[in-house]
Amino acid sequence: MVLENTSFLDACRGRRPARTPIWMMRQAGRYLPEYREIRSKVSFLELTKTPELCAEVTLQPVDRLDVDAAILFSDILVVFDAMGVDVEFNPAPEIARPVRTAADVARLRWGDPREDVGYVLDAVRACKRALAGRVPLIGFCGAPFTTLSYLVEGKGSREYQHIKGLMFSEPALFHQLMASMTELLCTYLGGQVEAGVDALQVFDSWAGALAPVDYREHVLPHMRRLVDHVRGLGVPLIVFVRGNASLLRQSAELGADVIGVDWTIELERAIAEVGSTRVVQGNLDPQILLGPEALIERRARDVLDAGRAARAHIFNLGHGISRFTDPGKARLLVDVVHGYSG
Ligand code: 1CP
Repeated sequence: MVLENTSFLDACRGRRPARTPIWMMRQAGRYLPEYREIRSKVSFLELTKTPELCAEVTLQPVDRLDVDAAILFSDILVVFDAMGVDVEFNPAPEIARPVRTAADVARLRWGDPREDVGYVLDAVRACKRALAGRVPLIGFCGAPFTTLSYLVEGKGSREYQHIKGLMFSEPALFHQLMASMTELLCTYLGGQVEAGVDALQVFDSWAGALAPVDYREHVLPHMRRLVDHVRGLGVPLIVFVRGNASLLRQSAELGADVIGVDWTIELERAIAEVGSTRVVQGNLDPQILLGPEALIERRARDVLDAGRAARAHIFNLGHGISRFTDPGKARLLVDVVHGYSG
């Protein structure tokens, strides 16, 4: 199907569209009353397993905010269904039996996400039908380190003692698990592309907890394998590492099409780090949307001005939109970005 709005994909490919494209991480979710309305009737997991509802929720921010891309409504942790690991969302994710011992590792199943998480691929097809070519659809997964961390920690963590303990004390086992996870995620992303997504984003939300030397030694080789695999799939890839701007240069080395930038670094400095021939995505602090309109406009323009130094720039928040955001302010941000002419 021919897309009506290609500004996001053009920017991914390094061309500067007439106006800077914008979408927001976690744009489909709890800050929207129409999302909460659906969630009052179905649980989060039921929602992710009902393709028609996923499509409805995926389109909510497209309709309300006029963003230039849709992101599939799902979660990075549903892929555990391919591994025989149960996860509950209350609403933060929690795994009843985290993987800590050799016996836990032996129990893991390395299934085929195209079959075991087939409902996500059905959701992709439902989203593509519902979008009818209005804007591109972004598919996603968690990066191997972030996904493995959830498996080992069992839930969000402050200190990452279990995953780092494994990494430092049993590096061979850590690498074996990372390699298996990477293959599973490669298959999963391939399935999403076959089902119709137009671009992919890999979320490494937890890699920011690592020292640069450990990212290089323990994570980068696996990310390289993932990025090389996606390069063969024919859709652009965004790699987003959160919480440690000193990892930007390494994440740029991977050669993904777009480098996600969180809000902890000035965008001009981030561009200087990765080089002005690269495409960047980011990086307004999501909590700015809790502030007054004049501040939102001013800070958005600062980010837009900084983005001009890059080969191309996709406007985004530096992390997911807060559930406390007024949707009217999110819409204001989109209008400011679209109306900007520098
Ligand atoms: O009650 C509810 O409705 C559940 C809240 C919720 C939502 C709306 C969760 C549980 N996940 C989601 C959707 C989601 N998660 C999307 C949908 C598409 C969109 O962006 O609009 C995406 C891309 C994710 C990705 C995701 N899930 C990440 C990576 C991005 C990030 O925020 O860093 C992570 C870390 C998760 C885990 C997760 N799932 C849900 C929550 C509340 C969390 C975060 C918990 C934690 O930080 O430990």
